[in-house]
Amino acid sequence: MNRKKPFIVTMLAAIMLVGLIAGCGNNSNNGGNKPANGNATNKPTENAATEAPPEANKKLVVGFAQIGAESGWRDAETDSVKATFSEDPNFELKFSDAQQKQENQIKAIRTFIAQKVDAIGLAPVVESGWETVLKEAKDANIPVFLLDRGITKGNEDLYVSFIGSDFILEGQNAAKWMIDEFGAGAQVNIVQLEGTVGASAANDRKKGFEDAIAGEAGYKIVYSQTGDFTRAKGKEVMEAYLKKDKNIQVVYAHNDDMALGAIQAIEEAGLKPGKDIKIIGVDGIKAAFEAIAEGKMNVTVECNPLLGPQLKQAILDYKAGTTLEKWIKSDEDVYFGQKAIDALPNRKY
Ligand code: GYE
Repeated sequence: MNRKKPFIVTMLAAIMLVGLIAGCGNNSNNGGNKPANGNATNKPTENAATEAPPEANKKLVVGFAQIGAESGWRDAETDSVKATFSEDPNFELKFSDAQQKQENQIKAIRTFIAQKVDAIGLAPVVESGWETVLKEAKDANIPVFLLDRGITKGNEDLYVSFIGSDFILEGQNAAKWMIDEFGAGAQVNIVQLEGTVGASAANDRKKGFEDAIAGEAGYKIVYSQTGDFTRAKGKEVMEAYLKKDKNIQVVYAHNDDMALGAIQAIEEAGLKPGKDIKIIGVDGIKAAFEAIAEGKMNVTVECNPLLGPQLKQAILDYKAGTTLEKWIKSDEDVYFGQKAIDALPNRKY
């Protein structure tokens, strides 16, 4: 073993020397061109056309496996990721839209691995079923960052960090608003519109809410059904339920889009959303703030979709060798009443 060392050291030294000579050559070419042109600094475009930008070789390629475009929140997240990486010349983004299908996300990840990207961002549509493909990324030494939704516990070694919200807390905050509004001991029938079956955002928003009302005997979830995080399905589920039973005091929707769909169904059934039936949403999209200002919705529990900058920072930190937090948590608020109306002009998405 030891006898091989001098040979390796010699080889390394030789490689470094070749690299150094090549590097010196480039530098002297660049340096030589500028004074020769005499006006290099005045004509940046000419230089750009003839010389490759120095960053060209160093671009970090990021593959992002997005879920789809099911909600206003999702669109805002997509815009944030695309804008963050397109504005930075040191990055190149490969974007994939899985149209809500896990199998498409798995295919996208395999393509990113084959393309030898520098990092993978994944917004997992559901929590389970990622072990095999994430192990493949790990074996290929490609770091994976989970964005906005999580995966089944026990798989923490398969990703660097989860960047996103505390969905259990969001569910608790939704319940807290409701209990403050109606008071302890009130009789309240609730319809829960759940998000995509198996999604961490749906599982945890349900858990946080249900745990928080467990001690309140008068608060009853009379119906709980998935609306797949879309406005159309939120409306459909609500419409069907209202045909059977109108004795509901609250709709708790796991996102604003489903809440907005439910509002339409309630209006079409001749009831007043926001008054006859109180409406709770999650996300904090602009359309929810508008509905609150119109008095048709009551509260939105904020969930931050602008995660592009945090993803970029996490990748840079990882590449720099910094140890990252396992959960990079978003800071969020709850908006209702005048606070929502005041915040409306500044909502960007
Ligand atoms: O609340 C919902 C979306 O994963 C946090 O997904 C996200 C959720 C968001 O479609 O609107």
